[in-house]
Amino acid sequence: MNKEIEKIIVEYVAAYPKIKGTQTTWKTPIIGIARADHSKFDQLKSSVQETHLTPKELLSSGESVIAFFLPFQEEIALSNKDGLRPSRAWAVAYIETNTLIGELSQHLIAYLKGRGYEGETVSATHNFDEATLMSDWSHRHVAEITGIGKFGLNNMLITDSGCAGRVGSVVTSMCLESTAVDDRPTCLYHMNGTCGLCVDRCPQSAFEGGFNRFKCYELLLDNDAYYDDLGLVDVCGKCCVALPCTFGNPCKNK
Ligand code: B12
Ligand code: SF4
Ligand code: SF4
Repeated sequence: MNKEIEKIIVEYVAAYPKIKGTQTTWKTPIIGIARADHSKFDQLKSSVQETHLTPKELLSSGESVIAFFLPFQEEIALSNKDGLRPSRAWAVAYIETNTLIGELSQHLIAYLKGRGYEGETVSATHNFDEATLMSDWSHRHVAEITGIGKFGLNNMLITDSGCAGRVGSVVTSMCLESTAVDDRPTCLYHMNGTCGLCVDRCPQSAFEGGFNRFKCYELLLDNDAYYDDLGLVDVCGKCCVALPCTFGNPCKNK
């Protein structure tokens, strides 16, 4: 059954650019599955915030959680390397990937419903409290539990295809087999205290003295105003590009 779920996600993402005429294209998604009653989901109430939902609070019949990472094609991340503003391609990829995550999640839920199961999801972003800048459903924390990546010093989920991409997740009442979890770090700083390049790339010095999400958001909103023809694009992403963890796991084979 896991193979079928994977096939649905991979085929949907591969066909999407042609069907929808998107500028953005994506590499093969990375997919992970965890049991909804995994004890780590309860811990998110302390590591994220008290109101963070467990899978069963999102879907009472929930048995499994499916998470996916959609890596951007490399030219999108490469285009965002220089300058203080995010590239236009990075901003467009943000909008198009948020839409893709929503549509892919609904496509998956429709498939599950067709098989007699339930499914529930949360939008890719803009589901956070403006006062705390935290969400009650953190896709990357959920994805980390499914084993598709680990957090980097840049806060990003770093997968075998790096961190330049976006994350989504779906809770379902279908019982699926959990994927293997590798507990080794995917960030050089967390592995052996080296690198730290992401911190130097931040134009806002948002990592100084612990991550300041408000400083980061200030720049994101300024960039949104800069690209006012594109709709809501609160982006930057300088801490995700031109780094050892942009396109892959730099700790692999070390
Ligand atoms: C709120 C939010 C923001 C806020 C706050 C960011 C933040 N760090 O939380 C603002 C507006 C500032 C923001 C900025 C960005 N965001 Co944002 N944001 C979200 C949102 C909606 C919720 C995140 C949340 O609740 N965080 C909760 C807090 C507690 O997490 P945290 O601060 O990162 O802290 C944890 C980790 O860093 C972790 N951690 C750190 N180091 C280590 C080390 C170890 C060993 C361990 C175990 C854990 C660990 O522990 C901390 C506590 O739990 C999600 C979408 C969603 N619903 O999931 C997208 C999301 C996190 N954003 C994303 C992105 C890409 C960005 C930007 C790059 C903007 C852009 N698109 O250009 C920047 C990056 C900022 C940064 N370096 O963190 C992506 C991340 C993709 C990825 N590969 O991980 C997400 C998942 C959206 C998506 N659907 O893909 N974002
Ligand atoms: S740039 Fe280096 S320190 Fe920063 S997240 Fe990537 S591997 Fe970790
Ligand atoms: S998104 Fe930009 S402002 Fe925010 S932490 Fe990363 S580099 Fe800094």
